[in-house]
Amino acid sequence: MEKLLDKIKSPENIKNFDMEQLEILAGEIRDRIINVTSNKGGHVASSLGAVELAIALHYCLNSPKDKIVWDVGHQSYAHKLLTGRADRFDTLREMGGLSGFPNSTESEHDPFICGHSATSISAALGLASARDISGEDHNVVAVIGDASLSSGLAFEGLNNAGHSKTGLVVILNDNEYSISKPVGAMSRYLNTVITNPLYNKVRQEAEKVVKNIPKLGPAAYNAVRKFQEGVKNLLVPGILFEELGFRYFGPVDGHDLKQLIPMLQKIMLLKEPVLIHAVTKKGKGYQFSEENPTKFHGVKSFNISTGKTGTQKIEDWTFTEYFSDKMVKLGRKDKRIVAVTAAMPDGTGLADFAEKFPERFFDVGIMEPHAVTFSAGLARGGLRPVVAIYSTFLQRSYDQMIHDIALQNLPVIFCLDRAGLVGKDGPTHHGVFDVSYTRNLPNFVVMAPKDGEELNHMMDLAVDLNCPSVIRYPREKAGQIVGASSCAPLEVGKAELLRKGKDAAILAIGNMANAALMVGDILSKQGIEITVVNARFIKPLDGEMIELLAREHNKIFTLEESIASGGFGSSVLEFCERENVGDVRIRCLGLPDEFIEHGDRKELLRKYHLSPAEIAMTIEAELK
Ligand SMILES: Cc1ncc(C[n+]2csc(CCOP(=O)(O)OP(=O)(O)O)c2C)c(N)n1
Repeated sequence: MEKLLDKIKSPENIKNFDMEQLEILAGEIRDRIINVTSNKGGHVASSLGAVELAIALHYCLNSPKDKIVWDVGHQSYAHKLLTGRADRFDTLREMGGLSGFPNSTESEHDPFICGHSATSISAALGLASARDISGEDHNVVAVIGDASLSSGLAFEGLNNAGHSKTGLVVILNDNEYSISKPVGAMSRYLNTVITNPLYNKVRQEAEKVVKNIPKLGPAAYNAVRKFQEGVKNLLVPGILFEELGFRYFGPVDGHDLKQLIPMLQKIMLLKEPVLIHAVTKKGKGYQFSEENPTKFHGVKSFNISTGKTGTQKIEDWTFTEYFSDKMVKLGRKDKRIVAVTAAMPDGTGLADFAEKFPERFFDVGIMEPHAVTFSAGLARGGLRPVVAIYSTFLQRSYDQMIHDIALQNLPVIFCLDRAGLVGKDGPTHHGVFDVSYTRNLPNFVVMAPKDGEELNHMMDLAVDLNCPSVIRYPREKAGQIVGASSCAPLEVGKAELLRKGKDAAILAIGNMANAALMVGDILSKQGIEITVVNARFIKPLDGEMIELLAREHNKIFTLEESIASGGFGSSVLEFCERENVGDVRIRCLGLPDEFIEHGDRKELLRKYHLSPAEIAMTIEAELK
């Protein structure tokens, strides 16, 4: 039988559906999300929790004229299915297929590109203000999760929007979850709003009166509103949103279309800042993701009937797992070690440390700038903070890195996971800028391990340093480079010679040293012998090693999994220019000056000529 979903080519197609059909549609959308993500991976739990919100919004609004801005965008799969992308949904996150996030180049229904948390309110306010200036008339809605709402950026947006008085609807999608359990005062506050039975009872009584307003007249309405305000002030600390200039509606059941739709229809008529507090269940409609929303926040693939995701053997350990293990060891050995995460205890591998040393573990919420300055304070107080963070999310904290860490030369250790191409999450998540934006920070030592063992040694070194440091590593199996010389103990600014040859040299950083060794094997079969050096340090560079390589070779290829402009290779070029290093040609191999699309990590490396076979081809061509 043809499904309702199959008939939907644009949101217009659902406008004539009755309530029963909309509810059936919600079920079909959930089935499609589960089927496709079980295969392709993706953000399952958040998307399942936002199905009715997407249906209600598209039922009540006229997208693309009306603008819907999803925060992070990881919950937007239902929105994609309703906006003419159902036929391509099984290409989700594949190279050339649909993006896992809203993308304005993909659809006119996605007004703003996103992937990082808490941008929606600011972006929506910008769209609303542009609308006002242009004399247009449409609705602008931001949909933001409870954890993202606690970010500084979201507060800045709320603060400005409440003051502006323009027509803007913020839907707070409150599933009482971040990736793991949310933390912080905002979360506690929202919980009070939802669960305070006394407040809810009084509010329900007040609402009964409001329903009779036509009979009672506006004076009674105002009296009731004042009464509600008084009650809220009495029972709900702060009435935060109203004080910020928003009209607050809710809490409403975010899965009940019968409640949501009439509420949205009325609220869209208001031309002022409004916040709708919708309570949803993360993972709704799939037993395993409801029971374990953290595991199903983002998955690679899973078995639909058992809910099982892939398991990891020790030889398959990723850099994250090496980091996780080492943190526990460091924590045992050194009481000064404290760990800081911005809402990513699981993804960064800090969950074990948190369990073993809860008093030395800080999850500060999705607040990367705060995480950095907070760590500066911890370091100033005599501790050795390790900030575990994805490369892409640290971008948000650049001023804190300069002003609060580098300037004061504080020994904070930044462990940057997902540094390099992350694969299917695409351009918002690739960690390709950190080399360029950290290597120019005074006082910093910046390093990248070639394998898991070297990551351990770099962490030991970082703890001993009396300055800030960065260790960057990719979303990749860490492995162990067979035949490589032992890497302990590490000396700051000292590279490691891995292979000797006469025809050219590769100076590689991080896991690219591994690729360089494979390149050495490929080229050797063609009679070309290359030197391979594991640079280890992006800053300070091993000047002696570079001079030696320049003396012994005509060509040096630098190799990095990051954007080449301003990157590791550039720093080698700068060094050679500054130090008048002899007659050597340097070619910088890295990522081009453009945003890299989503797709399988290995496929992307091939496309951008950074797989061993491609690198070997480049070198062979250059040597000819
Ligand atoms: C700046 C930034 N930091 C971290 C993340 C990683 N991240 C993605 S979703 C998420 C949790 C979002 O929780 P919430 O806003 O409540 O939405 P939910 O997934 O619960 O629907 C986090 C921390 C991010 N996308 N952006």
